[in-house]
Amino acid sequence: MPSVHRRPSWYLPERLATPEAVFVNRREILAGLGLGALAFSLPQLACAATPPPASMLAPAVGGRFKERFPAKRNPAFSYGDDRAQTAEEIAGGYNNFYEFTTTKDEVWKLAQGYQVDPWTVDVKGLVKKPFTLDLDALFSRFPLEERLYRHRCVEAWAMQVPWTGFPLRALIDACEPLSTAKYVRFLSFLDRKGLPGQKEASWYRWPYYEALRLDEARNELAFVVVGSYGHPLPMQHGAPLRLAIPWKYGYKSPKSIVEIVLTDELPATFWNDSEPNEYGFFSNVDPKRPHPRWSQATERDIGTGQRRLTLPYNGYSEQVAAMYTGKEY
Ligand SMILES: Nc1nc2c(c(=O)[nH]1)N[C@H]1C(S)=C(S)[C@@H](COP(=O)(O)O)O[C@H]1N2
Ligand SMILES: [Mo]
Repeated sequence: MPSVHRRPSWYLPERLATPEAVFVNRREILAGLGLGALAFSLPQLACAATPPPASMLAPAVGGRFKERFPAKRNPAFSYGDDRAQTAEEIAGGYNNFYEFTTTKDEVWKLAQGYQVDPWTVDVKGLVKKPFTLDLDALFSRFPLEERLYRHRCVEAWAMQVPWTGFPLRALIDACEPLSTAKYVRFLSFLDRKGLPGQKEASWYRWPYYEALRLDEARNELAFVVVGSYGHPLPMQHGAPLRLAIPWKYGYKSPKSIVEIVLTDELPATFWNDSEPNEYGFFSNVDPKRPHPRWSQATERDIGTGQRRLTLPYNGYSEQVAAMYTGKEY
């Protein structure tokens, strides 16, 4: 029934996008995080909930590549003075990953044990040197570093995460793009049997696909992520590799990538195809451009519950503003 169109739950940005007091009270924070996170992060208050198992944060590649972690932190990237690192169990317990479920605090449970080994990523298209990375190459071909990045979801929640990975530019340079290449397209995994979201939410155009303009992909901030909090990624964050494009809304950072294609045509993207009036190609964080159904002026930090002003380009203007005229949507 391809004509059936249902709004996913995250089109209503829950209560997060509605104006709240600057500091949300403690009970509200706990309710927003779910009982699991409550027990895990605030054990002194955990009268009823069962703590999440240690496997919640376990690397999806198991014990492999341990020796590459933690990677050296790159001091050029920090959260900024106004915000602190989000606790690992909070970032890992509140996820958008529709391949598993649209319920953010259930993703980690459904994602546990998902097999990503073996895995390959094809890098191809308008390039001189196409290549395929298997897991060994993914974790060793490019030197790993740790960067502290801010993350802003279009639903008006935000977090701060130490990602481990390598600059997307290093991967792009390695394939030697032809001069005709203008865009980079990313494809996530397709597994209609093994991924409950792909099986049940069959109206979506699976697999998830995203794209960047080539200059954006080569910006110093664009990062290929293989780890978080000093170890390889747990599944819910998009193992074995995802992007972190911190000046754009979170949906521009696809998870569990299997294909990277250099192309000369503006690629279609998953959310733009679904709701063209709501999600543009560029999707740079912009507090002055409200989403058609909610404001983007403020954001809620999922770690502290604090609501703060959203910054243009999520605070990364210095690194990225020169790429834009300001009219990109
Ligand atoms: N393949 C895939 N990638 C995805 C998504 C998804 O549903 N599927 N959700 C996006 C959205 S909306 C956000 S906010 C981030 C969330 O990343 P996190 O769960 O690691 O915080 O992943 C993005 N990448
Ligand atoms: Mo998002």
